[in-house]
Amino acid sequence: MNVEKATIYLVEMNLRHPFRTSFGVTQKRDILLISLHSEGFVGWGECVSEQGPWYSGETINSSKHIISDYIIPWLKDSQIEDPKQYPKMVNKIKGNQMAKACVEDALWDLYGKMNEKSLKELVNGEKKEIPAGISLGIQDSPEILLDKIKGAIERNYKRVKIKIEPGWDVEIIKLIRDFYPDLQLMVDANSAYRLKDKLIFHSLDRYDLMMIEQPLQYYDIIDHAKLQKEISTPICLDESIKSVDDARVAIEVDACKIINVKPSRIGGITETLKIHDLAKTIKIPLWCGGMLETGIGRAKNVAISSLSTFTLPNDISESSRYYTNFIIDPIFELNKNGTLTVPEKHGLGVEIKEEIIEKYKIMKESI
Ligand code: OSB
Ligand code: MG
Repeated sequence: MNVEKATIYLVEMNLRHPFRTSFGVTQKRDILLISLHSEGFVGWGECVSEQGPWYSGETINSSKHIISDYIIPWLKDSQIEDPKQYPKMVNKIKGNQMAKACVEDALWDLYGKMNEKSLKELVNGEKKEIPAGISLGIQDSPEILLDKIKGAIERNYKRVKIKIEPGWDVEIIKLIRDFYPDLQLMVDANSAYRLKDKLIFHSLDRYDLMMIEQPLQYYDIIDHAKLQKEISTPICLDESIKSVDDARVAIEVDACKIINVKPSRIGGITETLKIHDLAKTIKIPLWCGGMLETGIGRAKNVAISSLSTFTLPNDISESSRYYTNFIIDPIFELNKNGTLTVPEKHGLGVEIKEEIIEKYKIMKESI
């Protein structure tokens, strides 16, 4: 694949509602996109970096710097025939998984289009439909949250994830359970606690949660293992897992029983396939997390969730959950049974609406 041109866009997308987690509020989403041109084909990637370094150390600006000052110049001089060769090329760059993943995604899309294969086919995905879950941010009142949960149940979402933080945890979960004793329910703390807060998690054990996602700091692998020993609810790690090696270590020390895989957090699709292989060997359940992606990142996540080891409902909602403007066609709509259909067309399997990208762009640079 000889990449002849690379274009970076920064697109300003308004969120339908602010999304609040324990680390902050997202009001609007500026999104870095990349397109790679080769032999008349165009591949697209979406970078999930956010405005500030709160979820991870990366930001939109740091990712743009890594992509335009290192990755693209290297790509220009490289002979990449298959996207699986790309991680070796960027291996010298420490960290910056989201920047690396964005370009790798575009290479997979390009490769799929050039070889007339969907991303699902390229990764040997098995499912035609994937179970959709919904992630509900911290709300202004319990009533508003209950109302959102009601809406999610009516739409047949397969499970509901509630963001928690100190002061918005045990009582809120008790309230939800009073109303919905059988709901498939889980919580995500985004590292809002330390091991000294373990009594909170002992209390949550009563509420039959599917899992507790990332209760402690991202580097607290040993403390997660200590916590997991004491509680019966499975711990799921998100922020802590930045590579297949992190996954192997976390599992070896029993720091978690489930992994939320965000392909962009671990540096790309090739690394995701390694976690998939690991999960096959050690039989640990996976699911695909989200970062409020627009259509490009969403299409990638849907294809990845079709892998056989992704057995739990994913944080992949319908496109209209977050946005009113769409850069892909068709958009992802929820099937009646709470699933999303995996695209079968070449590459990402969705058409990119460049006129919408042009309309909402606040920056465009071709290299
Ligand atoms: O921790 O999973 C998370 C969104 C932004 C940053 C981190 C997280 C999230 C979500 C939303 O939970 C998932 C989605 O619907 O895209
Ligand atoms: Mg999370």
